[in-house]
Amino acid sequence: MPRRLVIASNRTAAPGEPRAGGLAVALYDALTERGGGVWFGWSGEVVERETRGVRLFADGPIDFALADLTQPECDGYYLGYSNRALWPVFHYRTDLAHFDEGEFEAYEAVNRRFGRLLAQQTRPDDLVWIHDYHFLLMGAEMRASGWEGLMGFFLHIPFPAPEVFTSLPQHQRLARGLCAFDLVGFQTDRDAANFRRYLTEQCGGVQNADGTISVFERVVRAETFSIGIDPEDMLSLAGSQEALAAADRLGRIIENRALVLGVDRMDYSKGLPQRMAAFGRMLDESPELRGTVSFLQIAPPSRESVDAYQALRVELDGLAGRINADYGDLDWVPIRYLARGYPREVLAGLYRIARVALVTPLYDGMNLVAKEFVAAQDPEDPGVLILSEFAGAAEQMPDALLVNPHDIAGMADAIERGLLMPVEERRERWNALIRGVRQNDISWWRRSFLDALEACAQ
Ligand code: ADQ
Repeated sequence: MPRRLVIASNRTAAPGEPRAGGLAVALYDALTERGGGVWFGWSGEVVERETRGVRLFADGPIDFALADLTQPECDGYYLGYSNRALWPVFHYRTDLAHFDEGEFEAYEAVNRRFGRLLAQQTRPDDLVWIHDYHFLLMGAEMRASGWEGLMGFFLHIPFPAPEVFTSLPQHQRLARGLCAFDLVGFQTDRDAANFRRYLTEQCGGVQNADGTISVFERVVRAETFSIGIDPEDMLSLAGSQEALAAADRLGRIIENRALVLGVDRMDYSKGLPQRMAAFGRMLDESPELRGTVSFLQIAPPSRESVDAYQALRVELDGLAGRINADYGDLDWVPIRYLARGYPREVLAGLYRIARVALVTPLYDGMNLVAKEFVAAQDPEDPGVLILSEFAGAAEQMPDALLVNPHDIAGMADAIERGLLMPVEERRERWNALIRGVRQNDISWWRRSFLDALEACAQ
């Protein structure tokens, strides 16, 4: 009998929740392909008074266990420490980080309460797999409540260089928390190396011959498991009625102009202002391309109550407006910028007709849009992927046009090159890219992580 899988993530794909993000889709598939299991997380509800216990219900083979947050918990743990301290620091934006002790205390308290709730749902031979930066301390809290079984953690965002990680006043407490896990998984070799370097240089950790690290009286394994997608699914979405209808709708508006596409959550880590500036610069430098190309940026706002996100929205509105005013014409709008999300089928349809995809985050754990775009292409007439060298995906996708997202001139050149690239070169690059996307797909990610976790028992 395989062990039962128990997953914890801040948000889940419980019925009624949109399963739009990459994480939710990946974890849903992991649970269903294993024949079911438990999925623990925040219900998304904010309640007046703390509710005891979790809400349990089954959806097909998945048993959901959902806990509510109170308003102070949501403010301190989620909007506060997770998104105003951990997210910016882990994305190298210490300038945007707020270090508030009260918010850390709320973070710790929610990790403790959730850790205890999860421990109550587990059996000794379960495989527990906890996800992402919201729950760095949850493993330690589960151990403190007496749970001794196998437990792994996967970080979906980058793990910064030790010199940056240590700017968090609670860095050692967080690292100790991570070392309560048997296995800690990262998106890239660079992330895993940063974590190992932090443990050996700052915490007296000793690297063992088998690759594990002995530290804080424990032995922890830190390895790379780059997340992937289901390329067959993306391809079939790209051929769906909804996809074709979306492509047709957009096609009628942009007519026979080449489509340059960006799809991101509206987040300062995604490099959206730099990307728009690069498009503007390309129009500036290549007057012959004016009127022949249309840039569509889809960016639904997220975390709107965090200041830095409000400022970004204002900046993007201004930039898009300025470029359209400077370069647009009676019958041509250079940038179409839509601050809303779309169903996956619609995105797939747009990926398929795009000549160039701009995936240019300043920093990103992996970036699944890069892989989705490649999977949705027509092999005979594939589009060009322009990818930031600071996205985790760049480690696996060297055949994209790699760019430095801070280098506006370099990105402008890459956009022009992508637009003018002959079909032979586009096919050659795409063939190399799709091979990697198929090889390291979502099943590979799940299997390799869970196999490595089970091996920790031996
Ligand atoms: P995100 O920062 O959310 O994820 P990403 O990897 O690009 O970034 O995943 C986003 C997912 O949401 C994709 O599946 C995409 O199709 C979807 N999406 C994006 N924009 C959308 C839009 N406008 N409308 C609808 N859907 C949209 C975090 C890390 C990443 C890491 C993933 C998974 O920040 O680096 O790749 O987790 O580990």
